[in-house]
Amino acid sequence: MAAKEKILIIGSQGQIGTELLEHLRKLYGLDNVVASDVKELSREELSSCGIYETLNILDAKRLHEIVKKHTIKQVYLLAALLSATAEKNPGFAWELNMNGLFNVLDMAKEGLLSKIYWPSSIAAFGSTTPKQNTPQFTIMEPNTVYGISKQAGERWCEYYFNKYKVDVRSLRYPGLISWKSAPGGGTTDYAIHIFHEAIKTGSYNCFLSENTVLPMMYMPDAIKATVNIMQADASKIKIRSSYNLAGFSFSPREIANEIKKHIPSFKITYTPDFRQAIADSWPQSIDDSKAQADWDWKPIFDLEKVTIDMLTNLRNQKD
Ligand code: AKB
Repeated sequence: MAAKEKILIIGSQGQIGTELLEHLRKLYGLDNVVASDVKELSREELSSCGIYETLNILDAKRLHEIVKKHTIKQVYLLAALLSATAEKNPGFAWELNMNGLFNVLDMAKEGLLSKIYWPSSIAAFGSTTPKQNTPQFTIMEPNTVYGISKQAGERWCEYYFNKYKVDVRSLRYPGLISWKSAPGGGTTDYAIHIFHEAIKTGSYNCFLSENTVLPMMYMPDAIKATVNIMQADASKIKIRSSYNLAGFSFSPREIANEIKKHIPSFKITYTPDFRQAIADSWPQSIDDSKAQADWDWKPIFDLEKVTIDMLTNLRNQKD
């Protein structure tokens, strides 16, 4: 970072926030990265978590106060309702996902921020999108409230860049697999639950059907991509809506078979619920050649490596 601009992470207690906070603090120093979340932390939690501010992203006044107080220049906006939770509360999901974004974009428009990171998702695509090797530019007709908010958000990011020169950068995350923190109400969460249950009970009842293929990524790769796009020279960021990002793709049956290589007695059953329709509307694999060409993106993890890493770390966490 050129002159150690101070960073604010909004949603620091969530699945991505927890690991991004740790990573950015290692990179830029404890005092240069302020954590914030809607969660009120206990005195004990506060004592071990570095600089922390309670923030509801819908409260624009409080956001201004925090940005001024800590002379924040860069914001990573991670607070959002994910696909499954959003379907249960569409009105609030729309309000949170859109107005939260506007609150941050408007601060940058006023000249108070120099750079913003905002995540989009494969949910921005829909059932009319080509499912295999989904191109960067293609038909996008999302039919979930989360997907609609991500598609609209992408349009607004590009609009703020074109109209007001707001330096906003974004990635369309696939499903994210991680062990350090719990997933937050998404359709791809099964790919985390399955590891926890494999270790705890030796079996898992999956809420998606066995052949539902979805694009996924391991959290260390997602964090690397996030930091890389934010560190890239502005001239390299050619897409100001959101970049496709690919890791690897698999179905519940395939991940179960991979787990069985390490836990031979592992059993999986399938009871698809409302999340099946969401998964069926999403791509199965992603073409991220634009990200690779524009800012040198390359993932490291595949299903085999992720399975070993997840099982090892979850077992160590349990001991
Ligand atoms: C979800 O399942 O909602 C998220 C996503 C793919 O954006 N993990």
